[in-house]
Amino acid sequence: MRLSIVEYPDKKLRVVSKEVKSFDKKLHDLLDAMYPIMVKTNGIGLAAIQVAFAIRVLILNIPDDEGEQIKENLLEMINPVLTHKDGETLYQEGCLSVPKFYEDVNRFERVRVNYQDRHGNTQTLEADGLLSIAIQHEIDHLEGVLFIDKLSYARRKKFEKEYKKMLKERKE
Ligand code: Y12
Ligand code: CO
Repeated sequence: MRLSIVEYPDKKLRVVSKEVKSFDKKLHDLLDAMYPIMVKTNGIGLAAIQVAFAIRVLILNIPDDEGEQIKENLLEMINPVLTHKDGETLYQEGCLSVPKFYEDVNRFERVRVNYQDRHGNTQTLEADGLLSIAIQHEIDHLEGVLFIDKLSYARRKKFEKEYKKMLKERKE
């Protein structure tokens, strides 16, 4: 399966993704194809809508304490739901669908998430730190929400101007 990253301002990124009901080969093929494109593009999180599949699927591969991104730590979440959130944290986020831009975003510090694995088994995970932030960022994608939507009016305006310029330069 050949996938490519959907980039802002593509309207697909605004679609609300649909619940997954079949945990079949089609789903497994998509998950297997998402991992290499995420790693190749230096990503640590990717939602299916970012590769044009509007289903509630996301993957995460947070680097370990040595900064190594190892596949054994890959998390695949299907139909994730946040069941608990507390605290507050600020982190400079980036997104494969919004290349070259990083902005501080407020998130909950800790979350608990219920999800299904690729076989449809229900799982629960409690997370803090970078994993917690990444989970919230990727679940937002399932609702058609991007991290740039969380910026102040002034920072969003600045982003739009700089992003337009970047797209123009990329075309030239
Ligand atoms: C904390 C905050 C946000 C997340 C969501 C996952 N975000 C990413 O995986 C971002 C990846 C990213 C990679 C880039 O590098 C390349 O594209 C080669 C990048 O740089 C450029 O676009 C030049 C930007 C973002 C998880 C945790
Ligand atoms: Co993103």
